[in-house]
Amino acid sequence: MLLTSGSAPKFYKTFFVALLASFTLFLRLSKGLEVPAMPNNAERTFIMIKPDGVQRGIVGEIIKRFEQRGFKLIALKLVHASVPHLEKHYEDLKDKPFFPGLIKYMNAGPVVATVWEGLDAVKTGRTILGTTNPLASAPGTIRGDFALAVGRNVCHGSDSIENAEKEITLWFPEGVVQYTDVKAQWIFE
Ligand code: D4T
Repeated sequence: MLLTSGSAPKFYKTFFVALLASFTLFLRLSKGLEVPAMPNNAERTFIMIKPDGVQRGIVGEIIKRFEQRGFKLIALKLVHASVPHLEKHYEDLKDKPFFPGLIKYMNAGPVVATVWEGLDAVKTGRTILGTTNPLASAPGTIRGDFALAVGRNVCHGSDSIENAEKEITLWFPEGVVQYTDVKAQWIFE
């Protein structure tokens, strides 16, 4: 490479920065330190509007909050889920005393099953919903604005990436919808 007298300092500066970055990465790896994970703009979560949310007419309000936050809707359906399907969805809770009541409530009417994609979708999804017990949910969250009782808490959100993927497969065995989200370039860096 031909370095003119003007470009030489710039070249050495870039070279030095690259060398320093490589050395820092090498040090972190050699010390067994975790390399920070790249943000995942394509993380997916399963959000369900429960029968009380549907009957109370707040489906649009709940969907609006995910849309306005910047998440991409990639699946949506209104479904009256069967008891076996709901038992599968809540199988981790089958030994809890509230399990029979939970299944009865979830089977009492249709639910709206949705999948959303975006940065930190699982954790942020649960923040938007509020805590499981609505009495402890902050105002501004869905449960904090629309619910009082834990057994009528209006919505469900996946609690881990692993469970999100399991729930998406359970509720959308046909798969989600692929399309370009034109707003994404104005939401992500
Ligand atoms: P879901 O799954 O509905 O989003 O709830 P969470 O993930 O926030 O909480 P969970 O699995 O512990 O509870 C599932 C479901 O059961 C109802 N429930 C829960 C209930 O009726 N009585 C209870 O004491 C608890 C803890 C509410 C949510």
